[in-house]
Amino acid sequence: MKKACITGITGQTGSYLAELFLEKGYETHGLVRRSSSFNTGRIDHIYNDLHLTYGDLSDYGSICNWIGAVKPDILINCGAQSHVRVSFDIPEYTMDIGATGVIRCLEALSKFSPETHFVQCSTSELWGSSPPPQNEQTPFHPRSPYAAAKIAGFWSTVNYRESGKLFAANSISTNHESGRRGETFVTRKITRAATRIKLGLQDKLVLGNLEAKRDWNHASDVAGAIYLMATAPEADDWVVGSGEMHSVRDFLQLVFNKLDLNWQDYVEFDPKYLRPSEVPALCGDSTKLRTKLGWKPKYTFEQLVDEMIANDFKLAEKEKILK
Ligand code: GDR
Repeated sequence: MKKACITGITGQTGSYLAELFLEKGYETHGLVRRSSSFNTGRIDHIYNDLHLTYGDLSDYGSICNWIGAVKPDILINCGAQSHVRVSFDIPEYTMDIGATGVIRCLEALSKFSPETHFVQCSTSELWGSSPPPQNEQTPFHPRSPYAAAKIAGFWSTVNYRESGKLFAANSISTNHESGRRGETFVTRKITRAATRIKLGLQDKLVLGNLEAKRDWNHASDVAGAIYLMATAPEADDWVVGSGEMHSVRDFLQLVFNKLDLNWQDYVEFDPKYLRPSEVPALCGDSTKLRTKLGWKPKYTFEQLVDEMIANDFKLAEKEKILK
């Protein structure tokens, strides 16, 4: 039986990857951070099918023990401090997990399981201020401690590949969302608030920069792309993106319109949600991934928005009944 290991398995993308590897017949392992509160909500429905191990990307010993014991066919590194705004407040921790954490995985693999195929979940944040559309040739210009950490992880992955140590690939993914998205990221913050406003559970939504533009994909489509990279004949760097770009303002308007609400009646601005240096526009040109590996997203932007609204509407309804 083939084996897959996932760091960040309790996160949004990690949970979709876990479902996918189980579906493909892999023995699926995850590294889970110890927390005093439950942090497995996104994988509770498959909990008994998974092999979970306590560990941490900050702890090289725990990664070595895990990799050495499992010797997986595939390791996907999804774990990170992934909030861009928060990375300005905790830059050192963000760097430790987002950069050194990658090196810990690469080192552990080269020592204990050099045949493993490794995929680093990198990000469109690497492009930063480079104008869209962006592809594998676009110059990097990181604009946050998060992106600076991720760029070190990206190049470390390239270096282990080029020095012949490992099959090491990078997924340069644009934003990915779903009903499982963390509630402090802008799309989920908006769908959660709009549905709660609709049911009278909340009366305002406070946001930052509405002009930023992003290429929003469904997280399950990104998980599908990562699987293709891990099972490709050769390791490489791959851009994942729909090639469609929308502003935060467009997203806001679309969600509120779908709920027959006027967003201007509810949205307030607070500078605390601004980033000291912002990424203005991201739009991933995934021609290489589509032509070489046959990737095709299942969700359109509109379907993604509809699913997020439906999911949050159900949650708000439950909350209302409980109240
Ligand atoms: P991003 O996602 O920074 O692109 O990184 P996020 O949803 O946090 O922000 C998108 C844009 O929305 C603007 N914005 C706000 N953002 C948040 N979180 N909260 C607000 O209230 C708000 N108001 C406006 C932001 O300024 C930004 O321009 C995500 C993360 O998942 C990364 O880990 C990942 O690498 C990239 O996507 C691809």
